[in-house]
Amino acid sequence: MKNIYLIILAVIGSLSACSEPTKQEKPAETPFAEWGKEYALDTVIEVNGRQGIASDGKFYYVSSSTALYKYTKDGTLVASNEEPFNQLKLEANHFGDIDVYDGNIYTGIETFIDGVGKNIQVAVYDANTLNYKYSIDWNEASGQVEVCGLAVDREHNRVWMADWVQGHELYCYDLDSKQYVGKVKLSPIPRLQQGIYCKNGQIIISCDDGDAEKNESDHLYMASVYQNDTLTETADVKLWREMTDFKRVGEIEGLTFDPENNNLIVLANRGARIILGMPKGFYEGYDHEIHELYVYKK
Ligand SMILES: [Ca+2]
Ligand SMILES: [Ca+2]
Repeated sequence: MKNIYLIILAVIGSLSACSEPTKQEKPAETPFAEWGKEYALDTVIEVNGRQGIASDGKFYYVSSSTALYKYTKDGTLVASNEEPFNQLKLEANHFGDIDVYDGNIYTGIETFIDGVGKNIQVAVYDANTLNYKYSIDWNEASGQVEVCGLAVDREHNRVWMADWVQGHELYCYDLDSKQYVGKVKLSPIPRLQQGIYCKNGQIIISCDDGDAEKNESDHLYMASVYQNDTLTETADVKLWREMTDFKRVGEIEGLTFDPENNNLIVLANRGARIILGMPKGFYEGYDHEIHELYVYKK
């Protein structure tokens, strides 16, 4: 009898041992603030690139239309790749906004001619060396015709792409299978999208929708792209932040959030007069375009 009692105790002990979690659950990421105005401007850092920004918490990664740069968080350039397209299988001439995750830089690449993107792809680069690694192919049947920026969806191991030309949908790909997952409609449609960042099933979208000729500010919008952990058909889009605190109205580009401290970082260009996407000289007091990271703390 005593032996049976000991056996029962041993079984209960092993069962409770089995129910112990075998590995540490990934802690949930700090969600976005409900409104972007909760983030206050802290510092401004001048950089070489005019398109995209990403951070792994240790460095800032910046894209120009045709190069990748890596900076310390106080703005010292530590690496660059000024020939990033020479190993791609498909011809390319344009980076949009970028992201970085788990040692890889994710970039949206295309050949952009006459207002339409060709050869759209997600090209992946090594975050240490900035060297090209591999690409994820575009699904042309998705309806996407341009890539202005992308964001890694860390919770679902996916990547989202935005489209500056049409802008009515965001497009999702799986990072393991490298296959197209689906798309989400945006309502209302944010005009002239540039960069996106994804966290906790929500996406913040930067839009160059303020006309510098009329002294108008650009905006950030928020969209929830999941419902019960599946892609929602239509995401409601809300105005999240008006960017009234740039040094001069101009061209908003990519954005990111620093995973170390949850700072919001926005890339913006000022000084160049750009009419319908074409450079037309400079505003008074400027002889070149200035590219800056605006770092906001909550
Ligand atoms: Ca852009
Ligand atoms: Ca603008």
